Amino acid sequence: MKVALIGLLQSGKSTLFSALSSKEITPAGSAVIEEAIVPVPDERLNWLEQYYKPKKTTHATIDCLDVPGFNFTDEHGRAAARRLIHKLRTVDLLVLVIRAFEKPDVPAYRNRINPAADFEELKTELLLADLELVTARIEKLQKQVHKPTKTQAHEKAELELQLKLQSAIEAEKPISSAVETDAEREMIKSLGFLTLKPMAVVINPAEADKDKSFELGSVYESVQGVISICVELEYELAQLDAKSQAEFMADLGIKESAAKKFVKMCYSVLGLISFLTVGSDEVRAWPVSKGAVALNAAGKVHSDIKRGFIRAESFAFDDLKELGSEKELKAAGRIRLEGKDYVVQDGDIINFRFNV
Ligand SMILES: Nc1nc2c(ncn2[C@@H]2O[C@H](COP(=O)(O)OP(=O)(O)O)[C@@H](O)[C@H]2O)c(=O)[nH]1
Ligand SMILES: [Mg+2]
Repeated sequence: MKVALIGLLQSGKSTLFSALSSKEITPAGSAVIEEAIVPVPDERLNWLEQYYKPKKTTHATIDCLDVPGFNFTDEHGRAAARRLIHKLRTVDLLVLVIRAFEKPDVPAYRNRINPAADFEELKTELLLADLELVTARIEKLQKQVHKPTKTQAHEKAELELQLKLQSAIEAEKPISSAVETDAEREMIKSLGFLTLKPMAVVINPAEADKDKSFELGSVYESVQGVISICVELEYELAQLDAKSQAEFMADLGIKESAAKKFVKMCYSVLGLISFLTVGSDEVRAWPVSKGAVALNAAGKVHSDIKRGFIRAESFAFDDLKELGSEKELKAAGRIRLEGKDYVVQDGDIINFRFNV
């Protein structure tokens, strides 16, 4: 699952990316998209680590992209932005990072610190990129639909849909607002429209403004979360060892860093939940889509386990924590044997029985 950090120049994307991934900050002016695997914070793993004392603990992860900042103020910048935007079509979640901090030595895009105006400009450019795609598709379909081929009926239906999407964009509405059925969604899935994707917004204020709220104007329904992160602070926090981090956070009176909250938010917006596997070798969280069944979960761990699936021996993390041991769970009848169609719940601890 891919999450892309996008935004205008100097909004704090690379600093946030570095805080999340512990990679070096991508230098300003870089034209390449950086990629990092980011662990998803999960306190349950800490607890399980104490309990099972495994050799290894493995977090669920998401794939995070640091996209060079867009500059729509001149032709050269627009062309570069267009090329980058095109590469975002396979991404699952767009995170718009918006600057709200003043910093005299870091020039502000268009000489403004104005989150609402920046957000509006980004929305407009994403809409324009989708409009280009819709228009090209309509031109192609309009030629094709006259040919009496096997796919003619399907092409007619798609043309009708694309025209509807075009009107939505012309009314400055995202494609997500115009797609009404799963069949429609399926028909345009491969095109990767940007304004069909879930979005989240990160506002990056100065440290002094970290609890202030910022006006963004009209926000799409597809925006699944708006979060304020003082990116510089998170970056500094990420440089510290665990002990100093805890002290630093206690000083600030915060329980969980904004960066951690943000990763959890992305995970949930992506529709992911975690099931857990435990043992003396490894304690691990595995991402699956909400609604996934035990057989899918087995396949995540190993294709052999899926192939030879017999049963999923399963109990809830919360039950283990509450009762204190697997033995107590057994006595209380809280260990279940589930079949392949069992819908996996977040926090299920699963031991797969299989035979190959
Ligand atoms: N004061 C302040 N400066 C920041 C903050 N976030 C980023 N910066 C600075 O803004 C500049 C641009 O940040 P960068 O992450 O490279 O932005 P990008 O162009 O969006 O990748 C750097 O000099 C950062 O140190 C912040 O929260 N507060
Ligand atoms: Mg950058």
